[in-house]
Amino acid sequence: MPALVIVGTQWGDEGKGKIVDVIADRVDAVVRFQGGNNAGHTLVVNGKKRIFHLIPSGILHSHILCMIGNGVVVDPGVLLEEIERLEGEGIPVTPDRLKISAHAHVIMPYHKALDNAREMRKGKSRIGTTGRGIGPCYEDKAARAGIRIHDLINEKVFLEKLKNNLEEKNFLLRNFYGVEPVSEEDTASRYLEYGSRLKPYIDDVSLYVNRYLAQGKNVLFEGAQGTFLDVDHGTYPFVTSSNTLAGNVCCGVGLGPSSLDYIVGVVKAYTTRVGSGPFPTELSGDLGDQIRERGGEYGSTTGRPRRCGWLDLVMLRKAARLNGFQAVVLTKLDVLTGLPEVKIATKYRVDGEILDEAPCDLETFSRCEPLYEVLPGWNEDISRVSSYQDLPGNTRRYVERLEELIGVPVWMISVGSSRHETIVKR
Ligand code: 2SA
Ligand code: GDP
Ligand code: MG
Repeated sequence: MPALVIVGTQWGDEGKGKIVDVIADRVDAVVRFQGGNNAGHTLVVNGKKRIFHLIPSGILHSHILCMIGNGVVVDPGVLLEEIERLEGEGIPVTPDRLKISAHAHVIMPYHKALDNAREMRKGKSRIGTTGRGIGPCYEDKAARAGIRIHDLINEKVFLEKLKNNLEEKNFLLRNFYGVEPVSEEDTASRYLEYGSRLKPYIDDVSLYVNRYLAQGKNVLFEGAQGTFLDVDHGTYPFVTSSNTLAGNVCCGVGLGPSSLDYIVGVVKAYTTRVGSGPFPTELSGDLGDQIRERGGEYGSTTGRPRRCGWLDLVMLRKAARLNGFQAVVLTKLDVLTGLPEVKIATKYRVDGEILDEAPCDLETFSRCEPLYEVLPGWNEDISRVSSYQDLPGNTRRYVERLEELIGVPVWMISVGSSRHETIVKR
């Protein structure tokens, strides 16, 4: 499997970071292709927890080349902090271990200011963004007004682009949103300094990825957020501003579609969502709270409590179709231990009709009532189980029913946050 893609199947936080780390010893490169530091990918290795926002989750393995593709939006201050923190822990992040695409867009201070000002103004109808400036940065990319990483090392070009952008953004910030404008002088000096520090890392990522694949090396593409946060196919407008689907690997890195070999979706054994937007299987009472506490369901970037609910097979079937999964990895199965019964939504009911597929219209979707299949739970501690056959019968029944309903085989099962708490099913 030279080109392997790992993406989230739900609304993010499925445990992608852990799974990338588990597979990392078999790959030569790990590449991010979309999103930015809105992502929080958690790795627990030798009892130490680390959260990565921009650096690909393969960095702890010394043989791996990590790359940030052109489809990513980069906050250079956050990236430099992440590099420094790792180096401080004795993990080298030298330019031969990390490459940043020259064409990745830069998150500027006015992107963050606009993101937060808009959310404030929207009040109750806010998206619930991470406030990291992701949306406004992708907007500028589409508007052809963006500043790209290589602009940071070309002072003349950078200063001109900054000036042009600030004319418009500061007008908006000051006159429309009534908030503090962004200082041109301060931003110019800070970002040119970032540029000089990042210069050794800036390269042509597409060239490296294509060369690696031509040499028969294994490259893992690490998705951020999840399928239903995709700007086209997710629960728009309650989505992020990038395409999170496997298909976007090609554009987000610079690779032809025929190069992708194996597409894997990470499925959390229940569903979570952070931020606003419809969530048919959401549990609002004690059970939702219980799952949140047991699963440690708090945002890895913002610390916000995540909304929790049952597994939704209507959405997972759609995720399989949108991404073309060849396998799925099931995570956090241990969190369901001790529940007398576990539920899986298999259909929706809305306006007196039974639906097998989610309606296209968000307003109708937000009124869908899930119809559940109920399976018996299990009480046995499964976090120490290392072989599939040793899982309790009811746990296997849950896994196999999920496989049947989604129509895709389960490759691995995660029963804890550490590397070794992983069962290979096939
Ligand atoms: P944004 O900031 O513009 O991308 O926000 C738009 C929506 O996308 C959601 N989003 C996420 N959902 C789950 N996890 C994410 N990463 C962090 C984590 C989130 C956190 O790992 O926990 O810490 O809060 C992530 N990033 C973006 C976001 O909640 C909005 O619904
Ligand atoms: P990502 O964004 O998809 O990488 O997921 P996050 O890191 O935001 O959230 C997943 C959380 O669940 C992290 O705290 C992980 O350490 C943790 N985790 C991952 N897999 C498992 C698992 O199988 N069981 C338990 N209990 N925790 C897990
Ligand atoms: Mg996360």
